[in-house]
Amino acid sequence: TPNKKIESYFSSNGIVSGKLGLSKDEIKDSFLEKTFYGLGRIPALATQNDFYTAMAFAIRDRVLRQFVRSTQQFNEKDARGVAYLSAEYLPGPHLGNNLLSLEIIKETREALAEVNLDLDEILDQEVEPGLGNGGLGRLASCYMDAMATLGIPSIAYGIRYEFGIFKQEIRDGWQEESTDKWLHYGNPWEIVRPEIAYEVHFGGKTESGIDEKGNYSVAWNADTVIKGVAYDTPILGYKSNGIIMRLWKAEAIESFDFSIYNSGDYYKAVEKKMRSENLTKVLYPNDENLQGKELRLKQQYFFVCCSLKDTIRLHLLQGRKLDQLHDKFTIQLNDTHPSIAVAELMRLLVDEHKMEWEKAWHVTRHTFAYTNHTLLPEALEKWSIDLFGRLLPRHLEIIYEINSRFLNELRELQYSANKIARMSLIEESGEPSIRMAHLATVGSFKVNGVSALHSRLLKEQVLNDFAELWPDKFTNVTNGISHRRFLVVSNPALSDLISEKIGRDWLTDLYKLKGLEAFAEDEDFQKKWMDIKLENKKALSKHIEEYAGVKIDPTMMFDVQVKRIHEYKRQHLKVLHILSLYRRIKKGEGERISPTAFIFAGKAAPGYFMAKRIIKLISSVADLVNKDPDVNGKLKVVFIPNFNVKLAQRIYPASDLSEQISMAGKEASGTGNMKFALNGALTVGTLDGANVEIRDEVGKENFFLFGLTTEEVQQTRQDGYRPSEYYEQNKELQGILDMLISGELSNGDTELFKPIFENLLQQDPYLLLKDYQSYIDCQEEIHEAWRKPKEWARMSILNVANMGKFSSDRSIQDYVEKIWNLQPIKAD
Ligand code: GFP
Repeated sequence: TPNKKIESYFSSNGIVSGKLGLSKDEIKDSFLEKTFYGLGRIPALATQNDFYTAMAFAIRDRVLRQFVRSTQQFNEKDARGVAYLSAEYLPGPHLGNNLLSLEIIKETREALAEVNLDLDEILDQEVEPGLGNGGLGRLASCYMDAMATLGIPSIAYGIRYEFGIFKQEIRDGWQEESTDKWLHYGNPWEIVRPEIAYEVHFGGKTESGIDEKGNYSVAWNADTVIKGVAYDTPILGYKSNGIIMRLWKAEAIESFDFSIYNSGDYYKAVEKKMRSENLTKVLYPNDENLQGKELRLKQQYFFVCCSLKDTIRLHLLQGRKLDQLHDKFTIQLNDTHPSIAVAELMRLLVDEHKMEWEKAWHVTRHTFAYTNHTLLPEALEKWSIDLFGRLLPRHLEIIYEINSRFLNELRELQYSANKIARMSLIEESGEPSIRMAHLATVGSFKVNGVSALHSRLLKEQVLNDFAELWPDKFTNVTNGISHRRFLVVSNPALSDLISEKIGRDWLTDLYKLKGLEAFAEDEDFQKKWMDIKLENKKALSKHIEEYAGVKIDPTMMFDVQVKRIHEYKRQHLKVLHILSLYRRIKKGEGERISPTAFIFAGKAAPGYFMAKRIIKLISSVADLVNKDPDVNGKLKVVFIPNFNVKLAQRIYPASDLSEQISMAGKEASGTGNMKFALNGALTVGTLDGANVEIRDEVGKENFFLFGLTTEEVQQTRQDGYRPSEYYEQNKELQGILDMLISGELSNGDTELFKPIFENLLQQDPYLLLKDYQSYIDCQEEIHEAWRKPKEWARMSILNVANMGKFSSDRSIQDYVEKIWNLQPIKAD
């Protein structure tokens, strides 16, 4: 029963009805209070981290206020909402973003200055949650920022990995991994909700029979039970709502091991408990072969089961009926990682809530929507029937049932046996397995790709049969980024300059940046623009000197490639370019080369042999170039270790050139490309992913294009590609490739880079050699453009002016209109 006294106090006494922000004095009082009473610290003993934690607690209070207000209003209006299911999130540091959302950055800086503390140093203390691998996880977090800002009734579910993505160090040029202990100093942003907990079952057997009401029913007698406990992190939108990122942590259920306790084997019981808790210990790095990774499948089911049970609880709490679930909720599947949800919802509805199959299937198919993020065949998840059946026997039965009904429909449509086999949820060839992308497609009412090109290829290739069957099911939502985090928070000087010229409306409507076009030719504005870039480059140079030990002249062009290390992203094509410049300078032919610093960062999956060798190659080239007095005045190469959101926020504002050079048809969208351009870097890129749309927006004269199109890539394959021909015909390329096996880069070791050399000469699956000359020619154009600073500044301004489309606010608006069909509600 609601406590009316408390409720009235809440609304009338200003607890949650006050204002959004805080004054300088309020911030100071609250900060001091949290330092002493929240942490119990006397000033003499308080560390910088204590101060950070105290400030985080002070701000969290205000963030929670917005969350409570939003939730109250969603409930009052019985709003239709979204549950976003993602196995990964990369929120980045929270404090800076929350200060912006509350519009109290200036006040906080002043409040801290009054107690002799520096806001930047405090911000620097924050350890970010690395709960994702790369683009997909960061996208989920950008979407949360937009959902909160736009007032979308929503909740985001995921996994509270104790160890996030590994920490990367570079030793002797090689990547070394260590565990990411992001929780070591505690996490002031999260609130544990021990009462929001669900049991998750694994293993055992199913038994069918007639229940007490005389109906056919299936019981799943599992042999393992684990508890999922909710940990909530409030995410605040800009001057708007607060929504919750609810992450599940695995725990042992208390009563579970009673029999063992009673038999006196205490240690065995403890061991079981520890085994349960292992489930959410660690995030799996992607690009690893997940085949047979039992723990990964367990993680996926674990978080899906908790999230669906929680969604149903929230739905029923509003007094709604279960068969209306799809009227009130869309559950968005972020890739196939949570796609087991299709079978789990059927199980919950049919087995636990006793709904008839047809009705349950109707609800299920109208509840889910699925976002695909990749066409790479190796990344399309499949789980072997054997493993799946052992862990989730009931789900296997349900998937068989869904499949058999689906295939019957196809037979009625007179589909050929071949086509039916292609579309089946079960792959029969090789080891029988479940195709999770097919399960997600069949079980969803909408399927979207993440850029116009990717969505087209998805329909034409990977899910072609399904797109022909259900053309209306397929749609596109081009990815977007949080411009508030990646411009306002990360590049305050540029943001202020922009606001000086066009006001601040662009914070909530990025299309307003268009107003900058009027100043693109204004020399005074250009100078201020480039001066800010230079200051950002100085700051990055300082970081590089400290963490990578390389001194860089900030007036050089900063040519940057930061992203996961993967062959399709072609970091090694960039290396070939650097070596071409090196050789030209050595031959005395370098006069048209503009002084350039090549900056790389990114993690390689620990088991990805080629990616790790590419890092070693970059480091070796860095050694060669940086130590050679003939070239090191003109070229510098650096690999900055441990790329994460925090580092990214330093790099984008300091970049001149953004490298987006993946082989066309491979990068589903890319989002780094948007972050660079938003900070005024010019792009060199292929017609891949969202590059295509960026170029359309900024104008082809302001974008450096090279390389094959997707169609030309396909044609090249069909014609029978022989990379060695390019090696033989292009003498410069030959000289460069020979360097890889000459020992020149590796202290005489001719074997070290042979795998890369041989791979390129024999297979070259990502067509580096075919695209090489086009890339080199394009780079010559770039170096020439760099020599005309006014021209460069103009292009840079025009890039920023035309980034309106790439705000995650626009993406979320698209999701609302094309998929979610709901009404935003902004909290006051
Ligand atoms: C994947 C795709 C990217 C895409 C993101 C977000 O990234 O092209 O931009 O998802 O949709 F490959 P990773 O998670 O693999 O970095």
